[in-house]
Amino acid sequence: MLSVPSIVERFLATKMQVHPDVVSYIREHGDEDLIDRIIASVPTHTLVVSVSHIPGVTKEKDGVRFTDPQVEITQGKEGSCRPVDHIKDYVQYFRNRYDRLGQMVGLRCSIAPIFAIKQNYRLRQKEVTVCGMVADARTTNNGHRMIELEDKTGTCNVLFNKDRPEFNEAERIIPDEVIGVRGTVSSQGTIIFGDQLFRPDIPFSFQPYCSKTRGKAVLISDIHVGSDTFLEEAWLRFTDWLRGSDISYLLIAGDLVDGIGIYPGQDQELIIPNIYAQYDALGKMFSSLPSHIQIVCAPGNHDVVRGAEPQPAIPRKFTSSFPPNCIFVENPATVNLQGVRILMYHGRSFDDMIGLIPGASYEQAHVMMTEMLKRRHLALCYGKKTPIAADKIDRMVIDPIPEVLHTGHVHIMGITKYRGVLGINAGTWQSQTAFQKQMNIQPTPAKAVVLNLQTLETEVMDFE
Ligand code: D5M
Ligand code: FE
Ligand code: ZN
Repeated sequence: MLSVPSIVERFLATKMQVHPDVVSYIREHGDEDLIDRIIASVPTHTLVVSVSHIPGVTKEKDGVRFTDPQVEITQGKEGSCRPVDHIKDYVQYFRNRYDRLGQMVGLRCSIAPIFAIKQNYRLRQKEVTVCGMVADARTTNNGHRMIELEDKTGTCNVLFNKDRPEFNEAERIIPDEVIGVRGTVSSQGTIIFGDQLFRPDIPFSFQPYCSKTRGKAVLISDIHVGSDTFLEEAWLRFTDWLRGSDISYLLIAGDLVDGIGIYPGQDQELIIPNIYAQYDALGKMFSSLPSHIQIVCAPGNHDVVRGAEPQPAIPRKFTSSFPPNCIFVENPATVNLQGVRILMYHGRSFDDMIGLIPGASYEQAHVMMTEMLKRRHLALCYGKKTPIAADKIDRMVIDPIPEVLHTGHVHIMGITKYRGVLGINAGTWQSQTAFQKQMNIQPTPAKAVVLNLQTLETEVMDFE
C-alpha cells in the first residue's frame, strides 16, 4: 500500500493539494497508475483534488461512494448558458481562453520560461519562448508561414521557414488558437524565427477511464425529423434492434429535428412544416423505446434554440411528448456514464476547419477531431460560420480531458483515436439533401456506434 506522504507528495509536485478522502481512496483502491490518471484528468486550475475528481467516483453527503454513477451531466447541464450581451464579455471570454489554453501550453514547453512578447526588442538574436493567441496566419509569397501572435503585452510576427521540419505543423495553425513558440528573435527585434511549436494538446500520460461494471451506450447524431429525407424505415430497424439489445444509454449529438427556415427553400423539403410537431414526432419515437434506456438529447444548428454556441438545451415547451427517461443537455455537454466521460459537441466548427486545415475534408471529418483535441478547443475561429456566444468562461475549451469526444453535423460516420481519447463522429438518419448534393457531400446514413463502457471498444451497426 502506498504511504500517505508519498501520495501527498505526488500531488504537491504538480502544485495541487489533495483531500484526505482522496488519499484514503488511493490507498485502498489504487496504485501509482490511479494517481497518474487523476492528475491527467483534473481541470487545469484545480488547487485541491477532491473525490469528485477521481474518475468513476462521486461524493455522497456522508462520505465517499465507491461505485460508478449512472448518468451525470458534469458540463452543459440544462440552464448553464447565459444570454449573449455585451462586447466587454468578449474581452473576458478571450482572456479566459488565453489563460486556460496558455497554461496548458506552459505544461507542454516544460522548463522553458515564457517571455512576454513586448520584451522581444530587448532580446535581439536570443532564443525565446513565447505563448500567444494567433491573430493572423498566412503563407508568404515565398511559401513560408507567417503568424501574428498576441499575448497580454503585445504582438509579434513569427516566421516558420518552409524548409524546416516544424513547417508541417505550422501550416495547420489557425486563427484564434493558443500556441507556444520557441525560436530566435531577429536582429531588428521584429520577428521570431520559429523552431518549435507547442500546442495545449493531450498529455502522453493521459489514460482513459474504463467503467468497472458492464454497460453499453449508443452514439448517434443528426436525426432531422420533419425532413422528407429522414429515413424512417432505417430508424424503425434501429429502434427494433435497440428494444432487444443490452444498451443502457442513447446519446444524440444534435440536429434532433430538421427545424424551420434553416436554409433557403427548406419548406419544399419538409414533411412536418411545424416545429412543435417535429419535436412531438421525435418524442413519440423515443416513447417507443424501453424506459430503462437513458436518452441524452443535445441540440445542433437545425434545432429550435439560438445558433450561438454554447447552445441552450431544448426548452420544455417543445418536449412535452418526450418520455421521462430523456435528459436535455446543452451543446457542448459532458456526460459521465459509469465514470466514462463523453464530451458531446454537434460539430458546426468542422465547416470552418475544413477551409483552414490543409488536407481536411468532409469525408475525413473524424481526422479533424484530432485537430480539436490537439488545440483543446471545440470552436476556435471567431467570426466565421460558427457563431460563438461570449461568456466569462470559454465553455468550448476541452477541459477536463474526456474519454470520448462525440460529434456529428457532417453526416459522415468516422472513428478515430488520439493519445487515448476516442473520437466518434456519428452519422445521420437523413439521406442526401439537395444542398449536400450541391456541395458534393455523400452522407453515410443509418449507422449507430455502440460504445462498450467497460472496454471503450466500438462497434458500428448498419441499419440502411
Ligand atoms: O449539415 C449537413 C451537412 O452540410 C454537413 O456535412 C455540413 C454541411 N454544411 C452545413 N452547413 C454548411 C455551410 N454553411 N457550409 C458548408 N457546409 C455546410 P446540417 O447542419 O445538417 O445542415
Ligand atoms: Fe445535421
Ligand atoms: Zn448540423
